Order: sequence, then structure tokens, then C-alpha cells
Amino acid sequence: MARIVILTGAGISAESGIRTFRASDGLWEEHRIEDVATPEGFARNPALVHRFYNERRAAAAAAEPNAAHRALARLEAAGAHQVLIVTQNVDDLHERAGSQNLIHMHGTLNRALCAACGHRWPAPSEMCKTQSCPACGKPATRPDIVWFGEMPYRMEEIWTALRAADLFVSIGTSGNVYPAAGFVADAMHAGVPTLELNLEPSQGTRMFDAARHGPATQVVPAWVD
Ligand code: BV8
Repeated sequence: MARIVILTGAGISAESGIRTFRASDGLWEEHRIEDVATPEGFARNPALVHRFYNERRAAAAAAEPNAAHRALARLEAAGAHQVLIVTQNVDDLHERAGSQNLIHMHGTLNRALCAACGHRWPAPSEMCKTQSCPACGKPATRPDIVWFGEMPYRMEEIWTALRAADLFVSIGTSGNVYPAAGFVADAMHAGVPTLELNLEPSQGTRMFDAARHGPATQVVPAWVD
């Protein structure tokens, strides 16, 4: 049984209608990263940040998993390989496609986090800072999202799985954001074969052993099936 670690980014959800970050219509274009995806931005203007994530939570709820999400769920369900998906995405399309062995390294839109006590709970569709934490009662509600300058979730677990993998596959990510962008180098140094499935060559494309470029709904099922 091969152990396959799959990193996914915004590109796998693009054909579900969820906007990516750095394409010409990229999400960040309307908002400066500094304003909405940093703890400082949240401290400066929590209402703007909650509005940014409320919009994305609504967009994700209105979206459907696509053939790429479903192909990865099929790969895991087939049971021939041990599949771990590490996603940078904060939408729940992998879960809704049926994937179970999944790590949201950058958090998820569907969970709220108390900035005062660290309690997490299912996010309401519309969030605002004055909502009080169900555990400590303080009005310190933030999205359970990993912002720039914050430590992504479950990194030790991810690095351990990556180094023990038989194959590392990167799908739909530009390779701009670390530590995820460094996974291909980590895999390479551990002697793990690497494959890039992306619309176009990513920042780190030269480090991959192999690459297939095209829309995820075509290249991912073609690879899985
Ligand atoms: C940390 C949550 C340390 C928010 C996100 C200089 C050098 C190296 C690193 C740094 C540096 N300066 C600062 C850093 C660190 C920083 C970083 O990497 N900055 C970058 C910009 C240089 N990283 C961090 O801060 C990270 N934390 O380093 O902590 C630390 C250590 C100890 C203690 C404490 C802290 C935290 C990073 C996480 C930030 N949060 N997301 C949110 O979602 O709102 S990042 C954000 O970018 C999203 O998660 C997104 O997923 C991620 C990466 O973007 P992509 O997914 O790749 O999306 P993108 O639009 O870029 O690309 C889409 C790709 O899909 C393209 O390639 C396109 O071709 C392709 N595509 C499009 N359509 C399709 C397609 N492919 C297939 N089919 C299609 N149809």
C-alpha cells in the first residue's frame, strides 16, 4: 500500500467557482493581504476582516465539490493506497466530496476561534467580533484561519507524513506561501518522488520530478483513474 501525501491549494476549488488568490481576478486584488489576512489587520479592523471571511464563507457554502475533489475522495475510498490530503484551502469541498484523511493547515471558514481563550466552535454563517465566546464569554471572536505570521496547524504531523511518503503530489497551488511551498523540497530531500498537477507551472515547478498541466477537473481524474 503506497502512502500518498497530497497538498492542495486554491486552484483545486477554482472550477467550483471559488476565486483563487493570485490570478488576475485574485481575491487579494480587492484586499491588501496586510488588511485582511494578518493578526495586525484583524486588530486594526475586525469588522473588515470578518466581512472578508463572511463573504468567503457564503461563497464556499454556495459552491459544490468538482471532479477533482471527487477523484481524490475516490482514491482514498478505493483503499489501495494510504492517502493524506493537506489542504491550504479554508473551504470544505474536500470533506463534502467524501475525503476523510484531511488536514486544514490554514484553518477553516466553518470554525470560529476565541482570541482570548483559544476555544473553537462551529462558525455561524455571519461572524462578528462582538459575538461572545461560548466558553469564556469574552467578545473576542475571530475566524479559525491561520494568518500570515501565524503557525500553520499540525505541521509536525505533516512533515512526518511527508518524509515517510511514497509519493508527494501538489495540486492547484502557486507555490508562493510557506511552509506549504517548501513541501516539494522537503519531499525531495527525503527521497520522495514528487508530482505537480496544476493549471500552469508553479513557482517551484522545476523541483518536481514530473508535472501535468491543465485544469484540475481534467488532470486530477486522469491521474487518479
Ligand atoms: C509562517 C489563510 C512562521 C488565509 C493563508 C519570505 C520568504 C518565505 C516566507 C515568508 C517570507 N515572508 C513571510 C513569509 C512567511 C509567510 C509567507 O510565506 N509569505 C509569502 C507571501 C512570501 N508565511 C506565513 O506567514 C505562514 N506562517 O510562516 O509562520 C512562524 C514560525 C514560528 C512561529 C510562528 C510563525 C502562514 C501562511 C498562511 C497564510 N494564510 N490562507 C485565507 O485563506 O484567507 S495563505 C493563502 O495562500 C491561502 O491559504 C492559499 O491557499 C495560499 C496559497 O495560495 P494558493 O492556494 O497557491 O493560491 P494561488 O491563488 O496563489 O494559486 C492558485 C494556483 O492554482 C495557481 O498556481 C494557478 O495556476 C492554479 N489554478 C488556477 N485555476 C486552476 C488551477 N490549477 C488547476 N486547475 C484550475 N482550474
